[in-house]
Amino acid sequence: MKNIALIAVCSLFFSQTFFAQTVRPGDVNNNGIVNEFDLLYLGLAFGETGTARATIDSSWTAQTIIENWNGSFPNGLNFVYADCNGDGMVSEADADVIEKNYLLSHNDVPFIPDDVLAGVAGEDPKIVFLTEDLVVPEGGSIDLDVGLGSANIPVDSILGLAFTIKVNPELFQGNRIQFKFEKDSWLGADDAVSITKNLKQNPKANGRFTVAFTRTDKMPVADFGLIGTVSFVLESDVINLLMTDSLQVQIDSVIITDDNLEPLPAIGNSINLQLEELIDSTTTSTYNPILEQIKVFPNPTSGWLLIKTANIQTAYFEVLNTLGQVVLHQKGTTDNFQSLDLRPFPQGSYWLRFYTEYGLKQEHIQKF
Ligand SMILES: [Ca+2]
Ligand SMILES: [Ca+2]
Repeated sequence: MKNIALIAVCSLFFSQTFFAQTVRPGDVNNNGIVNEFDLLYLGLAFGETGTARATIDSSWTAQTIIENWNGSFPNGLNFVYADCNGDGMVSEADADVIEKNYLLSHNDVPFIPDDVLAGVAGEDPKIVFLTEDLVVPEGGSIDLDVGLGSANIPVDSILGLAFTIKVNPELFQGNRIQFKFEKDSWLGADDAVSITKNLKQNPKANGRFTVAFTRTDKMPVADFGLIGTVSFVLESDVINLLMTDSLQVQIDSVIITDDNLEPLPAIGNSINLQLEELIDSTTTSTYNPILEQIKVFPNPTSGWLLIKTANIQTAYFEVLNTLGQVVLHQKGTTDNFQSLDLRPFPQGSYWLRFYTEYGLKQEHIQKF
């Protein structure tokens, strides 16, 4: 009787120690870390259903699996690991958990690094920058069109895609950097058949972020060309502050997977942009000291600006925002005093430019 009780206690202990399965929400491939590979896995399990966990919970703890589901990934891992939030189905909400728990790691299982295959130039599909205008103004916004593959080396089969974008973090404003997949492209980056994510962990500190895409219809495609656009806003005055007039945008760690989750080799790329200095009255060669006679007040202003032209003929005035966009264009008159109305524009910094008979004058304006 004693022995039977001991066996019962032992088997309970062993079943809890060795047979209780747990999942970390977001670690779909159960390798110890949440990253872009987990979204590629999720695409293959999308739409699958099975027994839900006891509670819907995506917090970063080991969550107990009630029972395995019917299907599994090509490597044998059960589809239940793709149910990040535990509601009994694999949906877009589970992709949101990957985004939420991005780069969290655990030791519930021995860590297995994810595979990235290095491509061979001239043989494997490559990231291509399709943008031709490579001169960008300080403080301006940048949109770089990005493609994958070429007519000579297209992509043979793709269900999932991920890559990492790197830009010197001192050059872009705040965390305003993103990759937008082109809707209705050959990849099918459309909400109906795919999930796309910008996976970020403070790009301003790291100068990098990762982009991931997966089709959810389990139908791989083959082609080449435009896939999307990387966009960010440049800091102003970077040329003086950083003593640089070029900006490199790099894309690497390119991962393509097919419908068997086989990684296919691919190649990254980089592009160098030429930074253009915004014309500044203190440095421009057209500057003439007589332009100092032009006065603007009040500055800062709540809306109205009065300009004393000192009888210097001004063809027109322009007001530019920090993106370098002209928000107001007004013809000059022969009057000694002229006014500009900034009331329709948001609070912030602006540049006021005077195109005069003596050249260009530029003045920094603050609106509150
Ligand atoms: Ca993982
Ligand atoms: Ca779910």
